[in-house]
Amino acid sequence: MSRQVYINGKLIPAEQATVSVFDHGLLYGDGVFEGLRSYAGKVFRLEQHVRRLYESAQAICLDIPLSQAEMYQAIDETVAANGIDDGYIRALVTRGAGTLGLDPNRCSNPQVIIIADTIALYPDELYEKGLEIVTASVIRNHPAALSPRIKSLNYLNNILAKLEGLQAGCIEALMLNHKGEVAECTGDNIFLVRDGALLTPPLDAGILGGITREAVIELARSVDIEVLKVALTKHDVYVADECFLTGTAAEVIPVVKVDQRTIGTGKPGPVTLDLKERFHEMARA
Ligand code: PXG
Repeated sequence: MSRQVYINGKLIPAEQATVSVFDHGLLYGDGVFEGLRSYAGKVFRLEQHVRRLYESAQAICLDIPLSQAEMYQAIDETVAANGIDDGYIRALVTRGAGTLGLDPNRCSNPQVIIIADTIALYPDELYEKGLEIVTASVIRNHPAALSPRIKSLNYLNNILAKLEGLQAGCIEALMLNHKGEVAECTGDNIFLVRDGALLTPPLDAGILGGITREAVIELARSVDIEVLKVALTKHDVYVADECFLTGTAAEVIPVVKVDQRTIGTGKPGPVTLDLKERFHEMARA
């Protein structure tokens, strides 16, 4: 069966799913997106992802020509049409085709696209041994330039940081904010464990409000682990007992080395492993 892609209300074969070269999503990165996952055919936290998509759109004055309920249905239908059980879903809305000029008011027909695919997971070994990451020199977007809470089609900021990570042999890189505080990684949020409590940067550190981050905070609090959303420095990371990342693709993944410093024992710690397991169960419940 050929892959079916949703575009503007229709499911069509992937090879026929195209957008205009005049679409401002392509010309300017003018649009928003979400990355979601399905487990056994059910989309994890669909309502939260759709809400974030509409909030991203609202922040850039982009009207999505579907209600949120219609968007749930479109995403579910696309997953079902492709026979995807455990999969990765990309939902995006572009500004639509316009003229060769920035003016979004000259664009018409925002394109609503949904792609459902199988997921390429990180190798198991990384979950068992933990990741090594480095701090990128590229900082996260200044919130007054482009709010990191908007999941926009312009990911160059994170891509440049990811390149720095890859050049250092790391698949993720830590990004600081304009104040020099820890923000997040290029596609994951960060958590530390210190004296039994969980620490993570607050939204006003200039981060994406991760849906996995929220789920992990709920899980931790449900087992009486204290969670503090506080400004963190690189020093806090270096001296943490444990460190892990959260994201739709990664779920919960331990970090054991940051900028050549061994974190804690150098092995994934007990709090990380427990939350990783609890998240795994929650997602597949
Ligand atoms: N920070 C940033 C900058 C992200 O892009 C997260 C944190 C984690 O958020 P969620 O809601 O996923 O827990 C993200 C999410 C990909 C991919 O294809 C990237 C993300 C999500 C899904 C897929 O690289 N980033």
